[in-house]
Formats: sequence, structure tokens, C-alpha cells
Amino acid sequence: MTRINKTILPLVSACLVGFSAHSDAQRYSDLFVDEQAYRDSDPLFFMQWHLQNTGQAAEAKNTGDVGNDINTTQAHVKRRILGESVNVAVVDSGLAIAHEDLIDNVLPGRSRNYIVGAADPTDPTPPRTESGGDHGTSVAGLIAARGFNGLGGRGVAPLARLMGFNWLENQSYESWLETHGGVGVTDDARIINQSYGFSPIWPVPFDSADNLQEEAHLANVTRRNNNGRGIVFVKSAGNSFSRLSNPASAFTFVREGTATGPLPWWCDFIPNDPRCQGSTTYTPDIIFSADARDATKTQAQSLPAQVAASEPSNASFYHTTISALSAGENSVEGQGDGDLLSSYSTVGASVWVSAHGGEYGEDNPAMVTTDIEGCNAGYAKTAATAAFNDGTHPLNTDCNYTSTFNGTSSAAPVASGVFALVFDANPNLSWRDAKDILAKTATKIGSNFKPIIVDTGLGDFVAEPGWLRNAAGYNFHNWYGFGRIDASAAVAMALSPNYRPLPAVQVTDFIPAQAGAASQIPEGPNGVVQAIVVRDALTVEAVQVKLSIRHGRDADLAVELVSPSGTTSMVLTPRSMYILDQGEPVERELQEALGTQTDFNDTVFLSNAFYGENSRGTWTLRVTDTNSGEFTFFGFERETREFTEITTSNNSRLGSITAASLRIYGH
Ligand SMILES: [Ca+2]
Ligand SMILES: [Ca+2]
Ligand SMILES: [Ca+2]
Repeated sequence: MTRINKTILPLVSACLVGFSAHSDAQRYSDLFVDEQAYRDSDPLFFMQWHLQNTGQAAEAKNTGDVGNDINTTQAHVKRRILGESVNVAVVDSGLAIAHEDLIDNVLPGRSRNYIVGAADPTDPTPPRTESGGDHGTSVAGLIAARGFNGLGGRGVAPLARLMGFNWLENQSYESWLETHGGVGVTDDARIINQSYGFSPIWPVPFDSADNLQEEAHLANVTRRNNNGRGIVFVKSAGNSFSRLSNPASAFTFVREGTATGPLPWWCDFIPNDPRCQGSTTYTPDIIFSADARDATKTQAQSLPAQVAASEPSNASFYHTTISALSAGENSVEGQGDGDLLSSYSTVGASVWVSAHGGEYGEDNPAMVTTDIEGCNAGYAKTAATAAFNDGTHPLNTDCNYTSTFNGTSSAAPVASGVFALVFDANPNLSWRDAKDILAKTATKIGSNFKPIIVDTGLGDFVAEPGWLRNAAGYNFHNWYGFGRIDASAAVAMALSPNYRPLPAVQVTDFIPAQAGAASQIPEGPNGVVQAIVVRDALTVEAVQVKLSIRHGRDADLAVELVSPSGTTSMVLTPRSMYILDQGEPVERELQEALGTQTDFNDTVFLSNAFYGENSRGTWTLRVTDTNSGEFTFFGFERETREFTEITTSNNSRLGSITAASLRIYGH
């Protein structure tokens, strides 16, 4: 089977244990003497609202919310935790290793260029002819642009050590291994940033040979590398809250009565095919949810087109999935209801925490970060539309920086920078300790969120309940995970002698649902319930649910998991764009190439909502068909820029669960 290529999550517009000398206030006193000097020592710092949100507009029309930042000031200024002892690998499109504001943090000779025939295999600097920006260069700047050097802005970890890998230009399994903890290449990275992914329109099986191979590798690396402390694999959730692409034109739809021109040759043989009766086949480039096209709905009233775990790596225990936040509540039109999610951010129960990714930098602030140097290349160049980027701005005359980077591609490196600060504060922490600290110190935001309810045609169904408080006392939200990252609180906990590291991880097998349970999924709000008994008494870190389901319209389905303590997690929100089964059957060759399918076959979802609860007891899985009426979504064609409404009728027969199981990761 061909691997599905991962793409950069593009700019949406176009990204105990010991504390030591680290608490010494004299540390780095040569870099800045006080908070004023701290602010002034990088000329673009005052624009970087994700580090210190003063309500600046960062060259956009609107301002952000004062204090809506990841709170780096205390960690940087008071504790002088700046990331210097930590290696971070940026696995991406490239990295301009000689950039004026990156070069001092780049580890010499440790980067890789995977393009065959590259002049210098240790230099992944993109060609200067790059028409767009270099995604990886901008990602790297958010992690560790050099601080306090009088140039540009700075990263979240302004002295952390960078290694760059243009894996996205190659995507072989060998280079994946090297860049994901491989010996002699990235094995000593504490953090590996992955600002890429894909957005499937069908349920992807978790147990493909490729994915199981990757999982086995990550399990090994997270247990063994860095003297058993592992590596944090930080992953972008996705940019598909409202729309996603139609990969390889897999989704086609027949429009009746609109055919023009001659009929296909094969109509002589199959005259009853609708395409031979005056119909045409329609293949959109992009799929939009109906909520996204409904002007009466705000984002806070809308369900996501993509659930994060729809991509198998976002359903993996070994990846830490990050959703994206805007600069302010009003950053998305129609908001102001306490919602801080970026307009594009994919969400779901597999999100760990949220960090800033901004909006587009025109109406509302985007991220300010490094760009390919010069006004002839990059996001910032002579022809750029944003005023900060076109070479005329006095602080960016050389076009070495951009004010329009965004995406969960930005949220992940912001989180990676915080992980670097945590490991710099306490190098003895494991990757799971660091995650634990981020969860424990995150800030609950968007507290006014109101549950999102859908009409099943047979009664209302709560499709996105919003914040929950689990039996271990953790707040969790499918949009924000445990909340917005607080870097200073995380560093303080990492330095605290009271912090107790987690014991070694334990993993159960996949435990099947009890035999003999009902499997047919009725229409309406009640669903079908199956019980899964877990005998191991672990403190839960994450739960995976594995499902095989036959159903005529996958997008109708909601999947909830209820723990023995009574916590309910919505692991698959309904009205997802799992729409492949509503179009024409996919050609066999394409099906084999992409691994597409129109049912759930060992599809895995992951939930972090049960963190800290006891695993022992009876878990309840509920699968609900939440739509007994028509389902509408929209196709968009790039060439014509036209939207086409697509309406499908209800599944003609009830669906059924053919297999269900769950697996606990914990200690
Ligand atoms: Ca700088
Ligand atoms: Ca440039
Ligand atoms: Ca249905």
C-alpha cells in the first residue's frame, strides 16, 4: 500500500529532582539586566503577542486580548530559564540554518538535507527561488529564534539548540526513522516538532503495517532515548475545523440532470448508470462543513469538520497533539463569546493542550517569526500583500521576518518551545513528566462555552459538551485539551522539589467489549451501548478506542466513552467530514493507493479526558446515529471558485458495530 503523503499544515491563508544552578538569578545577567532590557533586546519582541500579549495588533487591523499569551516572562526574566541545554529537532520543509536570528542556536553539522543530490547534506536551507515561504524556517523561529541579540524577535526558548530536517521533501521511511529519534541523527533531541499532517475524509485504519511499524519505533524511542527519559513528539492537530481537502480527488458526486456534451463511451454498455442519464460527476477540491457556510452560526456553535484523531498519528499515545489559539476573543468574526480557538484549528479528545497559532495577520494577528532572508524570497518579499512583509516596514527592510505565519503549524512549535524550557529547568524529567506538568499547569479558557446540540430528527443530542471535570480533578475540553499552556507555571513546577515524576508507563492489550451485546445502531439520540471490563488498576494517562463499524453514512456517527468513574468523553463528534461513503465508489486503484475505505475498520480514537482516573471497572462505549434526515455539506472548486451544495439522503439501513475494544496507557 502506498503511504499517504503528509503535507505541511499550510499557512491557512496560503504555520526531584534536582534543580541546580538554574534558579540562579545571576544566570545570563549579561543578556538582559531587567524586564525593560529583556523587552528591548529584540526589536520585534513587542509584536510577539503570544509571548507577552499587551493587546498589540502585530500589524493586523484588530488587537488581541491583554494577557492572552503563554506567559513566558517569569520563566525568562525571573528564573532565567531560556532553553540552552535542550536540543530540538524541527522535522519540516527545511531550515535556513544561516538565518541571522537562527544561526547562533543551530547545532553545527546536525541538520539534514534529504533532497537527493543536495550539495551539502547537512544544510536543509531551501532554495532562494522558493516562491512561498519556508515553512520550517518560520516554525523554527517560533521555537528558538535567538533572543537578546538585537535582531528580529525571539523564540519561546530563546537559547535552545535547533536541528532542521526537510523530511517533507522526501518522506521515505528511512528518513522518517532518522528524524524521529534515529541513532546519531535525532536520538539526543528532547523534542521533535512535527507541524504537518493530513485530513482524511474516511475513517483510517490504525493497524496498517506502516502505522504499526511507526508506533513500535516510537514506543521504543520514548522509552530508551535520552537515558530513558525519551523524546516528546509534538504534533499539530490540523487546520480543518471548517474545511478539508479532497485527497487525490477521492470524493466524487453525481449531480443529476446536468450533463452536457457527449456521454462517456461506456454508456452503450451500462445505460442505467445515472451518469448516462443526463447527470455529471462533480469532484470538489475542498470540502466545507455546512456549519462553516452558515452565517448565523459562530465557531462556538459549530462542529469540527475534522476530528484530530482522524489522522492515526494524532490517535497515538506517543504524539502530543496541540490545537491553536487566537490572539483574542474577537479575533474571529462573530465571536466575543469567550472562545479563543483559532478559526481553522482541528480539535478533538486527543488534543493535549492548546497554544497560539493566531489568525491571518490581516484583520487579526498572526504569528511574528523568521522568514527566508531577503526581499526576493519567502513569505516576506517585495510583492507581499501584508505591509510588514513587503520590505517597506522600517523594522523589516530586509524581509527576514514575517507577520503572517499561522496555523496549528505555529501552535506546535510554541508548545515545543515550552517543552524546551521545562527540560532546561529540569533535565531529569521524562517526556511524560513534561506532558504531565503542562497538563497540571494549563489555564482553563473559554469557560463560557455552551454545549453544541444537534437535532437527530428523533430528539436532541449533545454533540460537543465543552468543558468537563474528570474524577481526578482535571478540566478537559476537546477544543483546548487541558487548557492554554502557561510556560512560567510549567517551569515553576519543573523546578519544584515537590514534583513527583511518573512511574514507568504500562499499557494494556486492546480489551474487547463483552460478548453478546447489542450491535445495531439505532437512529436517534440514544445510540447503542457496549461494556468493556478493565481489570488492571492503572492511573490513566490516555485511552484508545478501536472500532469497526458498518454504516451507510459515517458522518452521522458520534462515539462516546464513559469511564468507570462516570466521566464522559466525546471521542468522535458527529457531522465530521467522513463523507467518502456518500459519493461514488472509489476506483479500486485509488482505493488501494490511498487505503481509503467507507467504513470503520480498526479505526482508533484517543482520549486524554480520563487523565489521572483509575482504569479498573466497567467502561461504556456509546455509538449514536445522530441524523435520520438529509445531510448537507459543500464542495468548492478552486478553478471556478464556486461552492456546490451536496445533500445526501439518510442511510437506508441501520449500521452496526462489528468490533469494539479499548486500550489503557497509564502507570
Ligand atoms: Ca532575536
Ligand atoms: Ca523574505
Ligand atoms: Ca442516519
